[in-house]
Amino acid sequence: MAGPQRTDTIAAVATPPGIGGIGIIRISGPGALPLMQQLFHPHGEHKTFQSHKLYYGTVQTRSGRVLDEVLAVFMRGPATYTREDVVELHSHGSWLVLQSLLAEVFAAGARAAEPGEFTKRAFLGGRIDLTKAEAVIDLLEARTDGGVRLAVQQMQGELLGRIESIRDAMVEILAVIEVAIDFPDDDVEILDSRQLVVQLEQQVVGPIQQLLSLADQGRIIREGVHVVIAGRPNVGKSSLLNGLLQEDRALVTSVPGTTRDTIEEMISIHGVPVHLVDTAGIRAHDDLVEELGIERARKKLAEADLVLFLIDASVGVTEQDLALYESVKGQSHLVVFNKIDLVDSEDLARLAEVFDPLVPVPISARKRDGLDLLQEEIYNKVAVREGLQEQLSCAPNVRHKAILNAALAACKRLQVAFTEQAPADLLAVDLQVALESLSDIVGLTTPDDVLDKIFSEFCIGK
Ligand SMILES: Nc1nc2c(ncn2[C@@H]2O[C@H](COP(=O)(O)OP(=O)(O)OP(=O)(O)O)[C@@H](O)[C@H]2O)c(=O)[nH]1
Ligand SMILES: [Mg+2]
Repeated sequence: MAGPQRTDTIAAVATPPGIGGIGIIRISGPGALPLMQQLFHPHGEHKTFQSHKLYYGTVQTRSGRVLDEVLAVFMRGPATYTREDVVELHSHGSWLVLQSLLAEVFAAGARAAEPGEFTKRAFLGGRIDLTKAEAVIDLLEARTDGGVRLAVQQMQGELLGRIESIRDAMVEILAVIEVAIDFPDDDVEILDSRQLVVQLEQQVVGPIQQLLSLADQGRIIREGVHVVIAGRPNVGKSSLLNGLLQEDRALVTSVPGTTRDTIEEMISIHGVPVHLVDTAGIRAHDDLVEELGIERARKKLAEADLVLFLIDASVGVTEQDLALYESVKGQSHLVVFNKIDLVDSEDLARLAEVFDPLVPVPISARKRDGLDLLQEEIYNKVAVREGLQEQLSCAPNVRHKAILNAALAACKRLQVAFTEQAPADLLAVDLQVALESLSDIVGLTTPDDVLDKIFSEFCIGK
């Protein structure tokens, strides 16, 4: 998509705050080269700067004070990230130095870049589509190897390619329908609707459904799952958190009601990021702080992808346990028997009958016994439900998912219309709706406010 002509020049620090070997200031726009000529004093006799070549020198203030020794590069558009002329100044990685350099760049006429503005220019300049731009954010934010892999594949056009082939199929079907609209009285049966229904199913509906099925897996690989440890006070929730983390993160005491706030930490089970949440023990109480903690616990519980419902096996299954279980059992959950070091196996088997046919997972959080098995059970629960595949090549995000759902709904209407032999112009309407939604995914018709929202999620300098 060709954007409006941009005339201003933007600049920002592109490296993260803090101390580093190198810090980079990135400048993009028609003023980039004049700015470099004004601020950068090359070592030696360089009068002009070749594109994509590093030069050594200094940046100086107008009064001639040297701010830092730098490497500077001018890159002529469109062979750049933004497709505009770009200059980068590589200075020492001191935040103060970078700020003073940036102040000079601004004084010379550039303005501060907004978050994601460089990438937005790459998109508006037509170098990347919206799915690739989004992949850049995903890559910057990825916290797992799987997340990085997905982001790189999307950046290379995996999702774009799939969307485009679905769109191509739609355009083909639309063309046939439009011929039927233009020649309604033609003797030849132009609209072979059975053939079109098959084509729609195989080349449009099927691939959309497949993409949708990948979306949930992608969310888990990118963001991980929320696993909440819940149960009465003192059953050993915090001990379990510590056991799984292999460190003494949460306070553990024999006093019921020790944990007041929720505590969240991340572990990885077979590469799946798991946000473990320890909660306040839920019980009747008359303490305000505890009350607030329990409220939080209930909220976390409601949001959980999986609940570990913990029971103190040395005490047995109490009325309180059962009451609490009522509010958990509708969700994806595992019943976990803790403190099995205090119970003999016959008693344990008897206790387990309460939950038949469910099989509780026996552990001792304090002795760190049974935790490997518990992790396997957690993984199975999450992976099986989400059909997690090791080699996921592409995964639509929440925005794509909403659009795909809308497109799918339009296609379903179209399928019904076909079987009811609706007039061709009606068929065309649904197909056009579906086609336009898909164009939103790649950014062909995406409204400005949606674009703004997407790019505002970037950090400044990207
Ligand atoms: N014998 C034995 N004791 C345990 C085990 N797990 C926890 N405990 C003990 O049970 C008591 C309570 O443990 P916590 O981990 O604080 O229990 P909690 O569920 O977080 O309690 P609240 O935060 O008060 O809701 C402590 O004294 C722990 O040492 C276990 O596997 N075996
Ligand atoms: Mg606790």
